[in-house]
Amino acid sequence: MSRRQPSLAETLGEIRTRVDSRLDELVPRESEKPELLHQAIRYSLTAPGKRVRPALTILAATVFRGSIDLALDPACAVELVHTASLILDDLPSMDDATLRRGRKANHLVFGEDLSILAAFALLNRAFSVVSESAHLSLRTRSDLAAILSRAIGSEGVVAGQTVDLRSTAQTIDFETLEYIHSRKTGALFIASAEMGAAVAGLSGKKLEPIHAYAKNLGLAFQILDDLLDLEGTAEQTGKTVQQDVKKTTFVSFSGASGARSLASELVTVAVDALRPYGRRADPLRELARSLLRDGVVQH
Ligand code: GRG
Repeated sequence: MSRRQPSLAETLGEIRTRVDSRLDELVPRESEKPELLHQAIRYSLTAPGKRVRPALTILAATVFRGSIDLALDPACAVELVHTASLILDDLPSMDDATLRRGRKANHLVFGEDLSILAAFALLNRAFSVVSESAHLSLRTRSDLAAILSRAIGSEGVVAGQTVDLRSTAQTIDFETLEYIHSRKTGALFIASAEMGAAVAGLSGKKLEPIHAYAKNLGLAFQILDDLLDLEGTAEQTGKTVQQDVKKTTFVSFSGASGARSLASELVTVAVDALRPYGRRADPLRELARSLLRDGVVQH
């Protein structure tokens, strides 16, 4: 008798449980010295994030016949980086936000000094997790570290954040808006997906379709995030809303319904980009459609 294929929701539930429990193992206990630093790290890392990026890594690995076991540590590395970026993003010198993942922003609890140090520690841990993934070949580990470090560096996430901060309260054109978000949000989506595919042995040209998928999905995700910032409540989103009123966003550019249409078009482009992989990439297609359908609210 053939076994029923698990639904996407069931798969995402399993991924989330595995990621949460592995993250718990990967960072020092709160009782380890310096206690306050480890409390600050765990405070943000164990808060209820959606774990979209690690899900992308694991789904990308499994559709190419990699296993969850192989992809788990790289997926956690992506989440460690993402959490570091959220802590930094909320600082008074950046977005000055007060609520994140349903909790007071890290710096409001631990102080800016410890928040910055916690973010640095999370970033470093991400790279040690990748380099210590004993079940992956040395070649794969080095490919993963290269993908991740390039994505977050001065031409990736940090570039997007820089241009975003310096564009606040200024008029920017659509090209600049796309520049910001394809890096600030898109670059880590691309790295998450490519790392999963790399775990399963894909490299070079074979990564191009998944790169295009993740790039378009990342932009769609950002647009949905912009819509939620405007239309959602702090309770729904778990974070400070109306943060973007001084910024040009996809919503201020195209209006709410134009932004929604753009997100939908981008998801279509993302899904179509996977054509060369055939039906086996269906879970990635489903993930894209589910993000569009259910939005990016906390679950
Ligand atoms: C340390 C990588 C690094 C960067 C420093 C601060 C900074 C430069 C960049 C900020 C990048 C950033 C926070 C972009 C926003 C991306 C975004 C849409 C975040 C919300 O993601 P969700 O909805 O959040 O997946 P959860 O909490 O569910 O994980």
